[in-house]
Amino acid sequence: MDRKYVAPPYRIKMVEPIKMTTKEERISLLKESGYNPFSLRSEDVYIDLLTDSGTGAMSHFQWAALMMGDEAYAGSRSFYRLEKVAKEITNYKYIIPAHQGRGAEQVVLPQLVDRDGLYFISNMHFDTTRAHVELAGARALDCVIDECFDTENYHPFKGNFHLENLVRIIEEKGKENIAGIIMTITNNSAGGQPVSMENMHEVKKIAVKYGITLLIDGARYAENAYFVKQREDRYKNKSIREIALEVFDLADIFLMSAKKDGISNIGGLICIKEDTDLYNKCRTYIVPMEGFPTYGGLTGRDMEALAVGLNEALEEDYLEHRLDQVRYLGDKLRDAGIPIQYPTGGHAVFVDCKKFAPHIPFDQFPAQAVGNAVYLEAGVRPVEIGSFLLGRDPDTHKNLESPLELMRLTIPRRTYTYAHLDVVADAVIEVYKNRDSLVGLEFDYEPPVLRHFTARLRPIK
Ligand code: P61
Repeated sequence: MDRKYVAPPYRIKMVEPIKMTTKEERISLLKESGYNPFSLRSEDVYIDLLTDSGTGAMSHFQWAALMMGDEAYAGSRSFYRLEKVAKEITNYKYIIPAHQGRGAEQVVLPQLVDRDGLYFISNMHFDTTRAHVELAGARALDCVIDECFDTENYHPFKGNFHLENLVRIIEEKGKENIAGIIMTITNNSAGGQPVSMENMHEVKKIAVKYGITLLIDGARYAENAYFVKQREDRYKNKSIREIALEVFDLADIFLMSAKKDGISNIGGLICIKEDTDLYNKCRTYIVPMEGFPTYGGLTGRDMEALAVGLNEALEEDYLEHRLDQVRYLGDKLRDAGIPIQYPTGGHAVFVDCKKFAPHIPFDQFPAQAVGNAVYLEAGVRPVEIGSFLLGRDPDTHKNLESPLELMRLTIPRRTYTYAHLDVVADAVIEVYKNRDSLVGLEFDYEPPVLRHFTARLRPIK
């Protein structure tokens, strides 16, 4: 295995103690949580890989910026600072903050749905985006390349749109029934997999041909830009900023959960290229939903930290180290024979639990079973991205079968060291050795929407 890795381009200035629990404690804590790690207290987690969303470490520049927060209800100086940074990055005309990604979604998506029977098409909708598409009265269709589902084999851009299918869906449903095309970069549900610049340009051509609005769900757009630079020859001499600008130029709307590539603990952005009418609608609608358009649910200090974080996430040495951590953990697991989505993507290692625990059927949630075992082993908290998360069909209410059953080991930004990742790898390897003893799960309680957050489960004896 290649031991040459990239040391962090920062040093530690402040620490947050974490503690290991005993196995006996974890057995009872997991039971109390209803076999759902979302219900664990974070204090009972040793290494928390549930998400990279809002869990990163801020820089001293960000902490210093907090002190500059202007908490004015209207016209906050901090808003104008954030607006300037977001405009520089996107070259878009209109910027509205939101409290996080789903806040941006709940404001923008309903503006694009003016009647029943409409569809959004995405390479893959993330679950909150899908939920807001459905809440707005539309339906969400995914259209990613087939290579994405072949976890073992290398493809440089497994997040790409399946272009022929995209055209076929538009033709089948009728272009007037497509409310928007959503490019999710990186493609979270597929394994944090990047989308190539070439593919995005093709999607743009299709959107223009059929006159369809193009949106970017760009929570991790900076990581995507780094992959473009690494893997598309034409971009190797371009800066991350230049690549990002080229991407934004393709779209009409950019929605961002800034808790990822904004390296902030909270925040979201609505960025509109030039559609003044849409901007005015969003500015009006955001008031009852998120707050006045110069704060959108954020404090002034949040906006200051975000303005700094957005720029830091575009620094190349930071991105190089970040993606190297993911690669490092992925390589350790692969070397031990564990099936993962390969190559690793931007923010997490995704373990293929259809292959890890093939004896557990999709509606007994194999990736949840593996994740729980990893928690029991070493206090590491992964998250399930599979049929448990996907939920039920909104029309038939049948359990949907996810094409992939993934356990996501999500790496927060600038937070854990390679030594922590060694502990994670050892825990997963140990569980893999005993994989035949894993059992599936069934519901004790199932909430009607976004069930994975609060459901209670029990192991099937
Ligand atoms: C995550 F367990 N992602 O990956 P918000 N678009 C995209 C996202 O990845 C995303 C959002 C929009 C999360 C947080 C999360 O069931 C879960 O700021 C590509 O979280 O509102 C969020 O952004 C929404 C974790 C979301 C979950 C839903 O961990």
